[in-house]
Amino acid sequence: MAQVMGIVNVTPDSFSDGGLFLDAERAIEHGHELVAQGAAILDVGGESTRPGADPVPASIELERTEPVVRALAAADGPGVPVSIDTSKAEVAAAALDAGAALVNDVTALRGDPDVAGLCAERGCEVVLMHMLGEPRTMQDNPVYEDVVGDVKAFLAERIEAAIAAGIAEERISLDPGIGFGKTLAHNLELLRRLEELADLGRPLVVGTSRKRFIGALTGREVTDRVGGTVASNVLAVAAGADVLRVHDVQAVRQAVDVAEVILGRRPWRDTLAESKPTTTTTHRP
Ligand code: HH2
Repeated sequence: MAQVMGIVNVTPDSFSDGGLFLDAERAIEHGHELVAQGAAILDVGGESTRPGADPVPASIELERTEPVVRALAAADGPGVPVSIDTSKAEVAAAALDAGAALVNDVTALRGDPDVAGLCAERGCEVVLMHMLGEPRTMQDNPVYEDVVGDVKAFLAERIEAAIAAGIAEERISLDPGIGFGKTLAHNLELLRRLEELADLGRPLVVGTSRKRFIGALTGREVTDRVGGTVASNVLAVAAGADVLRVHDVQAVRQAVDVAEVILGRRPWRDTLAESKPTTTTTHRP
């Protein structure tokens, strides 16, 4: 069964929810809501990686994320694993100390040389994501020979690098990095041929939520892209995605529940029949 990773952005400038949950209390409350909606993992981030975004100093990123991770990973928290969306060792270390179980690094351990060793030492889960270039410039004419082949080769190389740094292979998940140094055609090709990445033998994380390619296809503003987000996530699940990183947890969870039954990936349960009263009625033919 695919899992939904709910996004908790503690940033003033994230592309779809920037500023909404900058206050720690609101971010924590939002995390609880996402779990109630069906999130099985919460991904807490304190730096926007949207195209053109400026980097944030580690001290600020840490200040934003650490209290939120601590509250969401606490014994009286919503009870799901917490992920820290960062490329900085200092931020990742504070989050791991605060109870995070996973480091989601959009640079696939290339941004800060200390992240790999930290993850190896702590034995945490790691998401290695593909990105061409860096957020400030990644959308300036990205070029690939074959986007799926190139992303696959990159991820294979990053698995090797992670293992060489001491990270256990079974702790690694992979992500094609939808929107990170990719044109509309590149994003569509990756989603269409996602199955090819399953050959790498590790769980696949996919992040299409409200992204620009959905806006390009639909003409819809960022907060009005739920339909496109649902469609792309259902198709990603059909193609083998294991973790879906989304803002709209309830809609995606419901869509994926139905899609997985249709795909024969999970048993069918007649919820309506089960909710009917159990008292017997006389049957008159
Ligand atoms: N996308 C974003 C951030 N982190 N991590 C993974 N593994 N995969 C993704 O596709 C991914 C990611 C960008 O989305 P968002 O967090 O909503 O926006 P922003 O970076 O502006 O905060």
